[in-house]
Amino acid sequence: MSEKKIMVSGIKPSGKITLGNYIGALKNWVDNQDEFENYYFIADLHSVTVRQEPAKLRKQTLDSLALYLACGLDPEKNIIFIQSHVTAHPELSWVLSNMTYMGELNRMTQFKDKSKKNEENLNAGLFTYPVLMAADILLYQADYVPVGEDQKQHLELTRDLASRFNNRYSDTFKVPEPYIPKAGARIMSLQEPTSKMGKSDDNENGVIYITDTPEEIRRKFKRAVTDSVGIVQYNDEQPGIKNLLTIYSVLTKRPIEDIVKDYEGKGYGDFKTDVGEVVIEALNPIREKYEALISDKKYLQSIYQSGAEKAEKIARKTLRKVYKKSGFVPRF
Ligand code: AQP
Repeated sequence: MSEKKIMVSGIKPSGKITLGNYIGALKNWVDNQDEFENYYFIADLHSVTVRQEPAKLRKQTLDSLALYLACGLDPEKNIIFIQSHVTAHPELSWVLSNMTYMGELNRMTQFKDKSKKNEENLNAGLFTYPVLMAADILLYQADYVPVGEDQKQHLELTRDLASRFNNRYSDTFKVPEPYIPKAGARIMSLQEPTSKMGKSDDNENGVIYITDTPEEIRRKFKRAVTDSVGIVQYNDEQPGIKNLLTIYSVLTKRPIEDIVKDYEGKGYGDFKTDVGEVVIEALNPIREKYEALISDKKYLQSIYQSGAEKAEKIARKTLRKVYKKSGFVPRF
């Protein structure tokens, strides 16, 4: 048995993976791959709370897998799989949903936000999403879950459900802790720097996709929204510049103060161009690897099949205990 702490996380294939996903998730996953025993999945079951076009979803799922690998996730060191391939996820989610109170789900701020955006498709999946997320985590007995601000409430519910089950029956689930990455940052839209850069954003000019070409990246940074102050400095009154400084600093590992010094007395033009070049330098090798991987469907298949097999083994073990304790008659 490995002595390493267990970490679980995933990204929804609800669009093309963004620079936000890279900086906020993938980059940290790669940095952590030797330290933890990792389960990284492509959250296709979560993505259908919002209506998806089937052919697009299939493509985005494989694209995500190719990008996980292109970013440097090693399938020998991490268990990488597609969520819908491990049916223990929705199975545990059902059991847990019978222990989750409507009031708890009603309080979820992400549900409130998402339902405003999805008034025409206010479905039950959108409401019970946090229960499936709890199942994703508890099946693998995770010690840690990397969480941004928007997921803190969901992890709290996961912890409550784990304790509730353990208290009602007997010790079954590990109660997971939030993991705050050493170098974490929330990346904002280049067009609306007060909102998060998201893969389902309508304004694509504000979003950098990992697969964007250098020309696209240059163009988007040139058009990035700034302000009329005209000084490169890091503060909340200049959210556009603040965001660009964050991106520059995370990707070059240089402190913000040093970067600010470099641009003393210079206008925004040079700065925006340089941030674009820093991003191109970081993403170009990834895009090239992605292009090679995405054309090798056989290889991708071998990765997701063996990933699902490994994940399934662990997940089934937990689910078997849950079913037994719940009073379900075992089939074998
Ligand atoms: N802008 C961001 N900055 C930092 N981290 C981010 N993450 C996402 N956007 C940023 C991190 O990526 C992981 C997976 O995110 P997700 O797939 O659950 O959701 P999303 O990419 O944030 O999805 P969208 O764009 O909001 O799309 P929809 O509308 O489909 O839900 C998480 O670790 C997240 O923190």
